[in-house]
Amino acid sequence: MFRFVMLIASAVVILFTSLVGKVIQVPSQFTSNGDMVLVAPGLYYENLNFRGKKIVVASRYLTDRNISTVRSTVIDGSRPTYPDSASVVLFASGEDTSTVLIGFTLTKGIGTLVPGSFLGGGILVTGESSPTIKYNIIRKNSAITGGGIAVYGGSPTIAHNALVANAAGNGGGMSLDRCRVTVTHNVFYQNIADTNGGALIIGTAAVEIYNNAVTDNGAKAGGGIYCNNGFWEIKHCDFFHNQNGNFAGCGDASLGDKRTQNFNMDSADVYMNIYLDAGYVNPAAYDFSLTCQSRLIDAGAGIPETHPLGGSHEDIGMIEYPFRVGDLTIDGRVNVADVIGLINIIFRSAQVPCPIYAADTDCDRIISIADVIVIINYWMGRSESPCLFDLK
Ligand SMILES: [Ca+2]
Ligand SMILES: [Ca+2]
Repeated sequence: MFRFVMLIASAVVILFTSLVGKVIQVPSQFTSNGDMVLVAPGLYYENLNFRGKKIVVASRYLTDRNISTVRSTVIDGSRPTYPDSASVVLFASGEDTSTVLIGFTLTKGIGTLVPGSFLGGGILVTGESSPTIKYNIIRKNSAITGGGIAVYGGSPTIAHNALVANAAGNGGGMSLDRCRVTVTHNVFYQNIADTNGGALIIGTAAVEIYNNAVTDNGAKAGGGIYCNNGFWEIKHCDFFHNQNGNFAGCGDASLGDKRTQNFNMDSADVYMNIYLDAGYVNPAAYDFSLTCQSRLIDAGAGIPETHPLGGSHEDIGMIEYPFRVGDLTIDGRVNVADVIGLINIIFRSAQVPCPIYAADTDCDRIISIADVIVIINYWMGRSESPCLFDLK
């Protein structure tokens, strides 16, 4: 466990800058294990090497939870001190999960020379490192392998990132090799590989790919995911509009075979992967929030099962859509106004809420009198519903 030291001024390095091109100076006395480096919005020309420090390096997204803060806190890796070490961020010293990177845009890296190849334009994880990488936008980086992120030895946590418009020979968005990795709740969008794996290439690795949105990527083979010879589980993901196949080399005919339905009653393969337009708010501006009509809402799963931040199930993609089942009036409470609203939908054809799942209080994805009974019982404190609960 790292110490959260936000309130202990002496242990927090807050870097104020309004000037373009400032460097993220990390005074050595502030970077003992457990410290936090909180970085102000700005453009930083930097190639960060964590050198084994067990520290949290975060933008103000950590406190404001506003994705625009991620967009405006940019590390540009195009001016490396050493041309052979030109990833924007490097984890190569056996870092563990207490080394954390949260809330940055990482761009213009071209990778780090690992004998024979340049790996990881945006981020390279190697040297059996296992850092935590969350809520970053990794865009317009390139490498020979793993344009956005390359993992070559290690077990990092890679969650809630957007990998956008990265390019590589193999693995335009990401390359996972010689590693054991869980990749969950990421967006892969418009990444390109010259050869294999537009979004992702899986080498000799054991990987779990859950709740990711993989759309508009391209490659000669496997515009979505190219599997070499690893062990993989690909579940509760969305694949849409990837060139030359969502999958190649993955060796499982069930993958992509839409023979069943997911929880939202959308066509899905047996792994609950869906194949629908993601419905982002504004992907051109790196805003991968979901519109209220998006079929990615509640289409994911907590693995292990967790309490969703919105709705009744986790979403696919980077940012959970915030809504509460039963709260039709969107005032944060479930009360008599919501009961009346639901009655009006069923008996008087009033307009349904968006997302419609706010009205589906028994979670059968049908709006009916059963939902009225459930919401009345919940409101009167008489019973629970697996879908209708207090959000944390
Ligand atoms: Ca949800
Ligand atoms: Ca229902």
